[in-house]
Amino acid sequence: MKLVLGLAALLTVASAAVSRPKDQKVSYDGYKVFRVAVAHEVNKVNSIVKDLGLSTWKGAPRAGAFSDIVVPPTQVDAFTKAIAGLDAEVMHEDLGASIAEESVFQTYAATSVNATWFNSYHAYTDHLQWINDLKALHPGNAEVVTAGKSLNGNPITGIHFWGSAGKGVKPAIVFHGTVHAREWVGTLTVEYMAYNLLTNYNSSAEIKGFVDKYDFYMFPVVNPDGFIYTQTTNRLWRKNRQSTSGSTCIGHDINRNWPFQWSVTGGASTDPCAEDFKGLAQSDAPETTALAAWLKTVKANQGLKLFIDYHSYSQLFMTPYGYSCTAVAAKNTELQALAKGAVAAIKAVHGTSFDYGPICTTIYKATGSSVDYVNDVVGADYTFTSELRDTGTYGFVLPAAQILPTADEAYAGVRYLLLNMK
Ligand code: 0X9
Ligand code: ZN
Repeated sequence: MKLVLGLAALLTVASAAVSRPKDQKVSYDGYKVFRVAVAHEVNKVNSIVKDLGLSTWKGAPRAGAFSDIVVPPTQVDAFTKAIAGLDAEVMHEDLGASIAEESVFQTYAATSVNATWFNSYHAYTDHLQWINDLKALHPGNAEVVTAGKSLNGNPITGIHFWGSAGKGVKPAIVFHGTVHAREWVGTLTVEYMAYNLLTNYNSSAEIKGFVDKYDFYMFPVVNPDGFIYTQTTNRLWRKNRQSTSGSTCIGHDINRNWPFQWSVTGGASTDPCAEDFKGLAQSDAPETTALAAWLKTVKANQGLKLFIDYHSYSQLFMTPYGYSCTAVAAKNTELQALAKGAVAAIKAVHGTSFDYGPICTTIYKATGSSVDYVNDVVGADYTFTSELRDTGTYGFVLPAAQILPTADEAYAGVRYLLLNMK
């Protein structure tokens, strides 16, 4: 994502943020989200976004792609006039109302580890409770683990489970969710993987086979500070909550901060106010440092078979690399074959279409992303990143009714990998 705010707009945004009482929630009441089809009009759409000081959900407008643009009520008229003649539709008529609808969380009782968990989104503390409760139901083959601490001292919490050989013996499979704080469906998708594999261990020979063959480490929220902030203050927060000297803007994009090919230009922003701010130095986000060290340790101790970083939205199943559109991963042929099979398996569940391919050519150039690091520095056998539902009807604010279908089709993709990885 490029910086899309003009200087004047930037100052407005910054001063609004400063004058807002510390704990008051950002309101999106009356905001609309537009999806604009950009063909050759990329400069025009970029100028509109810049002139009106708007934010976009999927990076700067690009030719041949949709641009999903968030428009405050005061700018709706000006925006509508400016895009006259372009192909556009409204994703959210009232973003505030969509968020309110999505944010009706079920109350969680400690005893209710069952499929109804996936019927709504949840408060962060309930996620921690749920992980603990899931573990408690499987005392012989599960434990809660932490991969270090966030900037604000929140443990990066996961669940580790294993099969008949005992813990720590078999090669590891590691999934990350919610590195981007607002991508809430990723949290529940990673939790669903753990829930499904643990709950069906005794009843399904296939699942027993998977869990006996690998150690699973599922981290539903690898950016806890950001995730908490989406629930207390700003539903659309993406980065961590780190300050940068010389700037009043907060947040480093953890998925631009991993210490591999971090210095390559063009795949991240050097502006601390940008959504894809890469940090002042590689791995200067404590979350990146912690996750990188943890992955290296797991790899050294037991080997790392598979790593998947779950994001939303766009319905993609991607492989290294993000930092370059010409570099080719050592196992590229096999990675593409596996991605192709995973995407077919995903489609077979509810008919949902995913595209696949290397990050750089499939979505955009992204430096310092987890996948490049895990592939080349940690050295996982297989590394992917997936963008879950949807393709832009609801975007980040995906109705709760889609959590379970999103998660069970994602599991089908994983199942394909588990059956077909060498
Ligand atoms: O920009 C990103 O980091 C990812 N898209 S998102 O809208 N979820 O932010 C895509 C980059 C590639 N993804 C990973 N390397 N995980
Ligand atoms: Zn993301």
